[in-house]
Amino acid sequence: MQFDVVTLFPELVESVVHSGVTGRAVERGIISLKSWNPRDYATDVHRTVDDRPYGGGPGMVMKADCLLQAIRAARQTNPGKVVYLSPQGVPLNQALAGKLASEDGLILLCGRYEGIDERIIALEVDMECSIGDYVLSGGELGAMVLIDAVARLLPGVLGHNESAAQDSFFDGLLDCPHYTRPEELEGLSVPAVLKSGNHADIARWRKKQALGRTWQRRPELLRARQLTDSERVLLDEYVNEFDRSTELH
Ligand code: 4GX
Repeated sequence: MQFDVVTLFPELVESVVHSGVTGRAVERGIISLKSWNPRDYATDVHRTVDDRPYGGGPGMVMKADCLLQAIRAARQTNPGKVVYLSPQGVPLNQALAGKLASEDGLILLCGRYEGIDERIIALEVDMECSIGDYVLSGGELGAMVLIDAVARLLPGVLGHNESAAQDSFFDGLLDCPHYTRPEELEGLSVPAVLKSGNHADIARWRKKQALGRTWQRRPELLRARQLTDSERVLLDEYVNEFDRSTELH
């Protein structure tokens, strides 16, 4: 999958190729990344990429002309959708990452300053995407988040043991707790079931924890997801044990 990123900070975005899961995906040829700097298309001596907003007010807006050229240069080799990272976009979640992972390529547009000229969105942008309800200083971190979330879903990026099917959110739930040695840490022990060797019991405990933690921390995720009969039973068990432990009866 080819990612082309239009950004004033190419070295920032390109750092994803140097480490971890995304770095390995590049090494294996599963993803490729190229950046396009609007500043390279600026024609004046100062290579200006921003200008004052029509209507006045504080801050600057990214100039349309060099941005347009950078996007169109990226389009020459990438037929994919153009995604603009912005707080006004559709929220990125695991389901959207999964849909984006089925594209052959994406062009990610990163804004700086107060934003980009709205006509760029009208002319070139297929989708606006937000990585969360907070304000970043530019779209680059958003683009890096999107690349990471999408790349790990591509075949061959993760090994068997780290398969995306085991990830939190793969089935719409938060993850269960994890433990490793030692058996006791500062008086805290590992849940006995995890040392029982009974794989069915372990799987049942993990599912129950995932359901329970989702119920406690992100109830809106449960409302968005149908529970099977056996999941209902596990969650009821968790809720009853929680009620008893907090003496709500
Ligand atoms: N998820 N930002 C975009 C420029 C901007 C300013 C105003 C439109 C209007 C963000 C996010 C994010 C900061 C990227 C502002 N664009 N991107 N940038 N949240 O906060 O993706």
